[in-house]
Amino acid sequence: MEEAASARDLARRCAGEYASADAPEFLADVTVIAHELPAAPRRAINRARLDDGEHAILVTGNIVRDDLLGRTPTHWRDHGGEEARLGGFALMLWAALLGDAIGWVAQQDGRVLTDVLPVAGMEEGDVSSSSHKELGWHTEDAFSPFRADYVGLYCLRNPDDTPTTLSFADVAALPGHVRATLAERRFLIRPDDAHDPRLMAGSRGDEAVALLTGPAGAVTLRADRDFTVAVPGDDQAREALEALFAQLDANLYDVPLAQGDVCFVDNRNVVHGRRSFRPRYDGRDRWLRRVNVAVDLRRTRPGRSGGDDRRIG
Ligand SMILES: O=C(O)CCC(=O)C(=O)O
Ligand SMILES: [Fe+2]
Repeated sequence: MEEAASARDLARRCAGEYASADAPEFLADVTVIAHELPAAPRRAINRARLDDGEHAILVTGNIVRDDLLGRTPTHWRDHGGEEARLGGFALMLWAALLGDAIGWVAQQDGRVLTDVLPVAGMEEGDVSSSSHKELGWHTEDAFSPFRADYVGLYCLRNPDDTPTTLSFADVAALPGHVRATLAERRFLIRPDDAHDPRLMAGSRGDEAVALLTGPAGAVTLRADRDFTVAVPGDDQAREALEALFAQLDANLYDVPLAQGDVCFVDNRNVVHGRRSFRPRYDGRDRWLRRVNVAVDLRRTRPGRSGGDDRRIG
């Protein structure tokens, strides 16, 4: 399609001009360059951005040249070759229509552009490099006040159509006292295992937080199935948590990303995860490139060492 070719040309131009898709110079300029993306998808993304209730924004049909992509790396430390690099630029361009990219000092060596691929030895973990074990639903970096507003996933390949999962709370269907309890600071969210505890300076999840915030009709959800508990001894909070988790379990649905799909998960409205799968470690495994996006970069400033450092420490 013409629009996909035009987006790829723009990504290629950026790849020629900038050292990498998460170089500070590119992250500073990409907001302006992204205006050169085709108008129709830009308009659609903008409409979705203004919808308080949307779950995710899907940009399908991006061009990935499988014949040029090379092997899926065996570890996220290996970024892959030029075709994957182009995908990184394309992801950053689409992401710039929603906000500014951020990363984590304690995650994937502090890279802002990260990779989601199965790593041998991590099959049963609670991190994105797991495989045999289903990745339980979560708000990305739920423990942190500086978590992203969107998580962008660019699917480079997904040979078995392994689904990403999404789920949502039906707040109106919760009993009033449960809703009220969930809106109070009566819950603890620990950092997930993707964060290296030796590198974490900021929030460690020891302050009680609310799981539902904001006005009726535009409620922000914050939860992680494997890392959230009620404050010990608070039985009412524990029961409210169980009611919310039952809803999120029941509402979970599949979104299998295809090669060339870019999905921006709204990290305020939905939780996400991934079904289990069997990696082959044959160079053809599932591979997504990922970026966290903040709608208001300034909001995350207390978590960053300086105005031009995109990494939360
Ligand atoms: O692999 C996926 O589809 C999603 C993984 C995930 O939760 C993430 O990358 O944040
Ligand atoms: Fe995630």
